[in-house]
Amino acid sequence: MSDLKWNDIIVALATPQGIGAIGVIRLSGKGCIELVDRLFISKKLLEQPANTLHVGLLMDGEIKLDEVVVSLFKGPKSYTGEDVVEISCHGSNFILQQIISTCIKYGARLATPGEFTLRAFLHGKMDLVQAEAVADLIASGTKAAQETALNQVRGGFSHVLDHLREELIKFSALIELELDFSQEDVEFADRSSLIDLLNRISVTVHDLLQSFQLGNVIKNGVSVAIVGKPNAGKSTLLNALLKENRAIVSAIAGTTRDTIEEVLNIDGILFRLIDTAGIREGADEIEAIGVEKSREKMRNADLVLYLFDAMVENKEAVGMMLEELKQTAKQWLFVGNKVDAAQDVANRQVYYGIDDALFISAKEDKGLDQIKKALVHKVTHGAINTEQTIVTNARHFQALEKVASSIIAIQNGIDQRLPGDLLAIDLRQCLHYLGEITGQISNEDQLDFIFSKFCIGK
Ligand SMILES: Nc1nc2c(ncn2[C@@H]2O[C@H](COP(=O)(O)OP(=O)(O)OP(=O)(O)O)[C@@H](O)[C@H]2O)c(=O)[nH]1
Ligand SMILES: [Mg+2]
Repeated sequence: MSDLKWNDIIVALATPQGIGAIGVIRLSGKGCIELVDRLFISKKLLEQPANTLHVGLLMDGEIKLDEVVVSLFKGPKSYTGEDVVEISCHGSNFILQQIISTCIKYGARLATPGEFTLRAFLHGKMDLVQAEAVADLIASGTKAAQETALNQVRGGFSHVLDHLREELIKFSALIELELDFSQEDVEFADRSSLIDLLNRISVTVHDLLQSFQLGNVIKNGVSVAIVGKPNAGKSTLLNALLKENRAIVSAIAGTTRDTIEEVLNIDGILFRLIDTAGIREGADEIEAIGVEKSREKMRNADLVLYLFDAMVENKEAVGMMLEELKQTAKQWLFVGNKVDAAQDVANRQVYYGIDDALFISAKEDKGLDQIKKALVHKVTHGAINTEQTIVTNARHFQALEKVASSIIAIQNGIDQRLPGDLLAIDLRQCLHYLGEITGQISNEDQLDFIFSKFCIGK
């Protein structure tokens, strides 16, 4: 981005590559209306008001390009804050490429990924959190992900941070003022109000940090490894949850050799279910590789669903597994299978003595709703409220961690009655980290990194 000239005209296809009913080509930058006006022969676009649509023929000299609809937006009231033209044309690859090439011939250049949104940020149309959420919104695959991203695009997260930052700036200014009067031993900034403010910031930051776990779940989904002994019914359970015959089921122990992954949307959260090879000693060479893979999935999955055959596996063996999972797994759920083969479900619960163990019949579709509910509960700890401010971005999380530690430094400084100039340093540090999140403080490398992850045309 070092050669960024953010006033030139950029052009890109805004709709996906490939054939569609309609394709949209977007231009932004000073002079883009004049550029399209040269090609649009049906009326004088330059004389048209902003936010209007115009149907007509697009031509490059004698060459007819397409019959199109042109949308006009005039800066600063546009997505990028600059003049913007969107050309909706017929969605053939040939037409789209011809129009884009013609725009380039008359002075536009191809936009880099995310450059439209970058311009919106540079023109102050949105802050960095909002810009990043635009990419999340485009990538959102579930209702929960869409709602959280939309809340951020609309500035939900930014408002919370801006408010804290403004209050802190006031204090910082007062403390800096004290420095000017350092000979006179005055305190303009009331220390008890500062302590009060720091406590409030600390609570908010703590809540936001906590929300990241949920944010991650909403944005990236949850991996669930279904593990257990051979023949426990893992593949049967996978098929039952997916409602399709995805994995091979048989009465032969050691049927599943390799892991099988499928995605299941439960209440707006994407669970990546991983069926694994049954874990046992003394398996043949190929099966042993599968068992090693199962153990790896068990260590790395967000959640381990340990499935045991409630008819044959005894309390001691299952108890030992629970101890192992407590050491190695992030979260776990114990599920006893094949209750259809015996009726004493209530006694089983007592017998195994694992508090939240569930007892199901994968074969007869019994207890699957309980499993789904338990999975959602394990990762959300109750209902998801996408209205609340949720941190979904690792960059924000890291910056918030730095904010939290700088708050502790300031609090310690006050406790130790540090002089104003030292407090001012910590305060500036804290403001810096808060500003980094929304982009009040940013550098080119950081912007390069953030916007390179966007698609072209956005
Ligand atoms: N009665 C009963 N049988 C079941 C149930 N679930 C699975 N089975 C049977 O148990 C046997 C093993 O099932 P699978 O789903 O292949 O077991 P698995 O855990 O995937 O086994 P591996 O892939 O060998 O590790 C099959 O004969 C299933 O029909 C159940 O809920 N009740
Ligand atoms: Mg299997």
